[in-house]
Amino acid sequence: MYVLYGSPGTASMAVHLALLELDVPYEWRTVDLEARAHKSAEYLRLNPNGQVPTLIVDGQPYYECAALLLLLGERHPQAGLAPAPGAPQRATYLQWVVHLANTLQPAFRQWFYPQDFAAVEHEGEAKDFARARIEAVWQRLDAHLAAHGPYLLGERFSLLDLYATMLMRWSRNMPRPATAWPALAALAQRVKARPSWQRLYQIEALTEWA
Ligand SMILES: N[C@@H](CCC(=O)N[C@@H](CS)C(=O)NCC(=O)O)C(=O)O
Repeated sequence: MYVLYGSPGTASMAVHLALLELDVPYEWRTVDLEARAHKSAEYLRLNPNGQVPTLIVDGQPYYECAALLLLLGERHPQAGLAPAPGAPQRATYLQWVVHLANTLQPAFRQWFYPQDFAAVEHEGEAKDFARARIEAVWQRLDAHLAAHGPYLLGERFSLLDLYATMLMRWSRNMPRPATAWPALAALAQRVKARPSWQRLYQIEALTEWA
């Protein structure tokens, strides 16, 4: 039994979708970010970064969305949602998971939390830089999907597509959202059509970008 600490629509979303796709028993515990529950002493004992998600695995807390996705893929190989170590698509899978975690997700942190990256008078500039970095990744992913899609691993749906779609969702209110790129929009449509997406919206009571 897993326990996922998260908050609706945040970086816990891909892990939550993965648990639903894998159809494994888990408990969802909402962390109220507005009430700053993620900075409470109790939560910091689980995740000293004071961020969501945190996943309890065999009684131990682990964090970092991308690492949790890789871990879940490995722990449930029978689901076929991640190429196994040594399988032909493994390297491509690792490459994109790490690229999203290293490049796109930090750019989103800069977009949403510019105050952590720049003095108040330069926050606008920090957001402009973040936006340019985000759009450059959309351009690259869209080109990859146009050439090798419809999923990031070609014909094969994987946990990577959940991760990419969660990040695409975050761009919905940006001047140029990810869905402005046609191959990315098509990927989002496919992922949103999955039962896991519908279920997650019910559990997390999400409405936007349904
Ligand atoms: N690198 C972390 C980042 C997680 C993250 O940025 N979580 C955000 C929500 S999307 C959060 O907890 N924000 C509250 C805060 O940083 O105070 C991961 O991938 O798990």
